[in-house]
Order: sequence, then structure tokens, then C-alpha cells
Amino acid sequence: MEAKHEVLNNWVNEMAKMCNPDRIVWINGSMAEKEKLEKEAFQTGELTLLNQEKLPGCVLHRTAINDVARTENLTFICTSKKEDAGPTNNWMSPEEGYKKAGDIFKNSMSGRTMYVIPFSMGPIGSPFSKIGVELTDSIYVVLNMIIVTRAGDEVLKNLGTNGEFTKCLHSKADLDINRRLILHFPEDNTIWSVGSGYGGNVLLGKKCLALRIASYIGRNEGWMAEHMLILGIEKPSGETNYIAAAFPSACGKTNLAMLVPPEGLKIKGYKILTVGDDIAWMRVKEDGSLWAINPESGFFGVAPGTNMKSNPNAVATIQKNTIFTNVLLKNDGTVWWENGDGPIPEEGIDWMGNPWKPGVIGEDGKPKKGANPNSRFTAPLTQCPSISPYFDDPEGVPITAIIFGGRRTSVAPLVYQSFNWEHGVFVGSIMASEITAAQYGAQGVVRRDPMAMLPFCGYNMADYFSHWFEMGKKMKNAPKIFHVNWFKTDENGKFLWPGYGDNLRVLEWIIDRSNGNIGVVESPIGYLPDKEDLDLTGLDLGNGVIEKLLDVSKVEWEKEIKDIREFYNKFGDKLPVELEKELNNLIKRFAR
Ligand code: GTP
Ligand code: SPV
Ligand code: MN
Repeated sequence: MEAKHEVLNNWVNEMAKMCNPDRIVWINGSMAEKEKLEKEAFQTGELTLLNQEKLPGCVLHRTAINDVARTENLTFICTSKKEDAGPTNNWMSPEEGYKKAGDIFKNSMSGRTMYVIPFSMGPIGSPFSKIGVELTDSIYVVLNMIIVTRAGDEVLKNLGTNGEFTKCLHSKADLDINRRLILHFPEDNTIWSVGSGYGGNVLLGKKCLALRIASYIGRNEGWMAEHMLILGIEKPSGETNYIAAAFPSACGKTNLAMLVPPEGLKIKGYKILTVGDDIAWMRVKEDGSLWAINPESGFFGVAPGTNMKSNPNAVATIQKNTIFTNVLLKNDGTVWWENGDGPIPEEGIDWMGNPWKPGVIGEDGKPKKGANPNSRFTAPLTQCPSISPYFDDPEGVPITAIIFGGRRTSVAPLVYQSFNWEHGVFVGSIMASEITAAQYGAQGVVRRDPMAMLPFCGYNMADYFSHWFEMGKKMKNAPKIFHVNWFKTDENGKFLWPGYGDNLRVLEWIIDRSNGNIGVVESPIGYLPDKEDLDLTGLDLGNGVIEKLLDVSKVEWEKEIKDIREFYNKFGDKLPVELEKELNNLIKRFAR
């Protein structure tokens, strides 16, 4: 269905003129349309049909070998003033951006179809939702977008004749990493992505719209777009506390959002309700409380490490209607990845499309992986056994606690609570984490990643910090703010904390603290748990391990403080004075 929306139709025609596709197809979101697109993709090899008895409705896609993760170095915020992008973003002027990308878009779709995908981030028609329209020459993108967003005719109807929408243009072009650009024009509500076919680079509703553009809009409109999971913890009494947690890419959001209580805590009867695993849009309601929606309708989750023990809910979610990207294809037409279920296959086709056997050594001297470390699954939220009845609620859910966390082998203890909202914003701003396979770059290197938003903030991060303080002032009953670290290691590099389901033990403490039920141990960085207050029933950590997990080392923190100072210096005068004050207070508390 073509739109009855003149601005939209004109824009589609204008973009088509530039990209020169053979035809234009409007995506309606129907089952028949999905099947037709899949069929076409099977014929061209863009998709492989998997074993339909074992994995009904499931398909496999392999991206280009140099196109397996977000390319942050090729991602730009294009504002008229460089300062508005800030020191942590790559910047290009809008003129240069349109020119540079325009040259690559020119005729990029010739011989191809341009698909027009109207989509809604958030339930269609909710006052909190935002509409986008993505133009793309990739069937893979269409099939992903109809899972992770609400897409099709319903959205066009809702858009009417003059509704606002984010203009999202994508072309694979020639998938050349030297001709790849992911550009955001927040002043024009526009996104241009060219030269990639991978996830976050091309599913433009996700990181590009729901985080970078939405964070910009949210600041102007007084709400927040965050890289956060949302989960509910229901007690047997029926009382449910909702938590939002920001961890950097591939640091455990999907896993925490779908948590299954560990044996030792089962008796307490907690039920986990998944609302979202990657993005939260949060607003203050009239009564001064903070409410969150998940703008997405599907998961785009990390495959490696997903198994019946670590994340049974994810395993159940991806048994049907799932798109697998860059995993290993087994001989029986099913899929596998490192630390997946079942025995390691004796052979298969690896993520690059080559024959694979376990233990074969690659060029880097290490055993070749069957699945790419950033291989992913795309599946509808509705297939998750733990999905919350409120995942689709236009109002969202009320947030009791906010958690920040990173992947740190040392420094950050298992959990601590901030003293108050201002201190909590400071705790978020000093987050740091090891770089993972979710982005190009040196793996394992620790970098500062405030609120897990370093790659996703669509404007100057100093202004983003100020926005957090402003939001705090608007709340009567602001959520309590915590920091967690599941990834502390011992001398041999082994994780000290079992993680996964056992993380509920920490969430329980967080909820008790949020509701003011228990005491604390004060430390220079914030409130630590009294170890007696952590329910470790059924868990044998070993001697002295919980002490190590909760340890705050002055020596380590003195180094950390230097690094924070250096990071803060990047922002010059724009750094909010509150953060300067909090850093000085931290230094003073260590000196006491
Ligand atoms: P994005 O989708 O990239 O934003 O990532 P995410 O934050 O949703 O990460 P995800 O839950 O997919 O986890 C990434 C990796 O961390 C997987 O390989 C998990 O197995 C591993 N992981 C998740 N939770 C834990 C944990 O509690 N402990 C340990 N040791 N590893 C974990
Ligand atoms: C992330 O990298 O944080 C993701 C995956 O959630 S992607 O959508 O590719 O950005
Ligand atoms: Mn993410």
C-alpha cells in the first residue's frame, strides 16, 4: 500500500531517484508477504532454510566476512555544530555527510528492489511510540525488521496523511568496508546507512532510531532513551518490582532479562517477567514515578554462550520462526555455536560458509570458531516463555531500581548502591567495560562506557549527563541506582561469581534495598551489602570468595580515579558541576 502521506511519498520517490532501484515494494507485514520474500532469498542464497521439522520457520543468514559487528569508527552524528555531537562521537557536517554517503547511494540499488518498511518503535498508537520508515535493498533487513519492530500497513494507517516519522535509508551497496557509513542527522530526523548488511548497522529502528535519534528527541521532549533491559520480579504475594539495567553490548542484558531462579532460591517462588532485553524508553508520570516501555517487539540476541543451563528461556524462544545470523550449520540442517547445547558437532559449515571441524587451527594460531563470536538470533518477544503480560502495554511498567554494570575483571565489586540520584548518575557516568565482539576494535580492552551509551548517545554526552540530573529533579520517587559486576575474576582468570540465574541473589538484595528493608556496609564508592544479607543458599562459592567479590581496593580505585579524571577532561567546561563534585567527594572518601 502506498501512503496517503505526501511528504512520505515524495521522500520515497526522491530516494529512489538517487538509489535507482528496479522496483519499489511497500511492506504490509502479512504472512504471505514474508513467505514470498523468504522464497526469493532462498533462491539467491541470501537465506538458507533450516531443518523445518526441528526448527520450524527458522532460517540462516551469513553476512559478509568483514561485516559481522557494528562499526563504531564509521558511525557519525551529523549536526550543524561539531560541539553538539560532543567529544565521544564521530562528527561530520550534514552537508559532507549527505554528499559522501550520497555518492555511495547513487545507483546502489540498480538491479535490486527497494523495500519500504513503515515501522513503529513502541506499541502502534501509544503516545510514547515513534514511527520510522526504512528504505532498504536487503530482504534480510526486511525480515529482521518485521520481527524486531511492529511493521506494515497498520503503521501507515497510524501515520495518516501528515504524521511525523524518522526517514531511514539503507543500502548494502557493495558491502565494501571502505565505502560504509552509518550517519545520523538528528536535526533532520534522518538516518543514512550504506555499505553494511549487519544488525545494528542496518536494522535502523534499533540502535540508530531507538537510541541515537531517540536520545536526541528525548532530551528535547524530557524523556530518556537508554541501552537497558527491563524485567519484572514477581513475589508469590503478587507484588512485582521492575528493574531497568544498562550493560554494554554483549555484557549480559538478554541473559538477565530472561533469568531463571537458581535451585537454592526456588523455594522463595520468585517469577521473572521479561519486558525487554536491549532498549528502554522511560518517562516520568504525573505522580512523579518513572515508567518504561520496550520499543522493540523482538530479540536480536547473542548466540554464543546461550544454552539450556545459562539461558533456557532464550533456548525455548528460538526453536521456531527465528533468523540465525553467522552461526554454524550442522549436517542435519540445525545450528550450533560455541557453548551451545549438545556435543560439539564433528563437522559442519562455519559462519563463513566453509567446511568446519572442531580443533582446526586458524591463521591466528587459535582453533577456528564454528560460529562468529557476535553471531545472533532474531526472534519475536512473544515466543519467550518468561515474557511479561505488560510487554505490549502502551503505558509500560513502573521502575523501582536502575542498575549499571560492566565487564570488569577487577575494581568493581559484585554490587553496590549509590547514595542518592546524583551519586547514581555519577556511578553511571564512570562505567567502564571490556570491549566485546559486538563492535569492531581491540577485544578485551577496558574503555569508559557511560551508562552503556558510549556508542549510542545521539548528542553531546556532557549534555546527556545533565539530562540525567534534570530527569532526577522531575521525579518524586526516583528509582534507586545500583552498580553490578558479574565478571570479577581470580588470579587464574576464572570468574568468581557463577552469574546467570544466580544473579537473582543480587537482584533480591537490590529490591530489598530499594524498598528500604535491610541495612548496608558503607564504603567510599557506595553502599555494599552486608554479606549476611545476600541469600547464597545452595551456592558453594568457596572460602573467602564472597569477600573478594565485595572487596573495594583503594589501590585499584586510585588508578581508576585517574582514568575517570582523564575521561572527564574530554568534556571541558561542559562537564556538569555535579559530576566534578561527586568525583571530588569520592577522592575525599578514599582519603578519610
Ligand atoms: P547486546 O545484545 O550486544 O546488547 O548484549 P547483551 O547485553 O544482551 O548480552 P548477552 O546477555 O547476550 O550476553 C553476552 C555474553 O555474556 C554471552 O556470551 C553470555 O553467555 C555472557 N553472560 C551473560 N550473563 C553472564 C553472567 O552473568 N556471567 C558470565 N560470566 N557471563 C555472562
Ligand atoms: C549491541 O551491539 O549492543 C546490540 C547488537 O544489541 S546490534 O543491534 O548489532 O547493535
Ligand atoms: Mn545492545
